[in-house]
Amino acid sequence: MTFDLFDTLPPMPEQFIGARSIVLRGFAQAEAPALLAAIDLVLAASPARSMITPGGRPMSVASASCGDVGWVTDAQGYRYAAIDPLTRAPWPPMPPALHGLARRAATAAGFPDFAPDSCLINVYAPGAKMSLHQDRDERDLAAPIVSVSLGIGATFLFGGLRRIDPAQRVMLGHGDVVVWGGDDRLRFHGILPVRDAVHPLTGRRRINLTFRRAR
Ligand code: MD3
Ligand code: FE
Repeated sequence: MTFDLFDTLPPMPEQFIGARSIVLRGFAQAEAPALLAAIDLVLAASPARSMITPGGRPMSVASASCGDVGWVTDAQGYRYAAIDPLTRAPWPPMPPALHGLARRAATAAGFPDFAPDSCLINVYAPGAKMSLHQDRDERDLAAPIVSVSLGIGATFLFGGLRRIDPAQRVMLGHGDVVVWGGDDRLRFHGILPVRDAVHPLTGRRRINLTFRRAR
C-alpha cells in the first residue's frame, strides 16, 4: 500500500476577499528561503531606499525593483522606469524563482497567462505603513497583480473603488500570496503601521513582493 502525505492534508485554504481577489495562505512558505536568497542578491545590486512622494514626503517603506522596469516616485510623479535612479543602471533581472512563483500563483487564481515584467520589493521596518491608494500606473489593467508577504505579519486594508468606501482588514503573514484581478484591480488598499516582531528568516522586517505587468 502506498502512503501519500498529500492525500492526507486538507487542500490549501483559499479565501476570496473580492470577486477576483484570492488569498492563497502559505502558498510561498516552502520556497520562502529560496525567495529571500534571490531577494538578497537583487537588493545587493539595487538597494531598497525610501522614495519621495510627488508631495515631497519620504515613504516609510524602503523599495527597489527587479525586472524590465521598476516603479519609482519623486517630485516628477509616479511611473515605471527602466533605469534605477539610485544606481543609474538597469534594475536587476527578475530571478527565475520569483517569476515562477508569480506565474504559479496567478494560474492557481485563474489567470493562466500572467507575464509579469516588474517586481516591486517593499521592505517594512516596525512602524512603516502604506497609506490607502490605488495602483493605476500599469498599462494593462486587465492583468492581475500578485503579492507575496514574507517575514513579520501586517494588517492589509482592502477598500472599494472610492477612497471613502469601507475597508476590510486582512492579516497577511509569512508565505501568504494574494492575487488581485478583474474589477478588484482598482480598489483602494494599504498597510497599517507594522507592529514590532521578529521572524526567524527576516528579523524585524516584513518584505512584500508585488508582481505587475507594467508595460
Ligand atoms: C490590491 N503594497 O506596492 S501588496 C503597493 O504590502 C502595495 O507592500 C502593499 O500596495 C504591500 O502598491 C500591498 C497588495 C496589493 C498590491 C497591489 C494591489 C494589493 C492590491 C493593487 C490593486 C488592488
Ligand atoms: Fe498598491
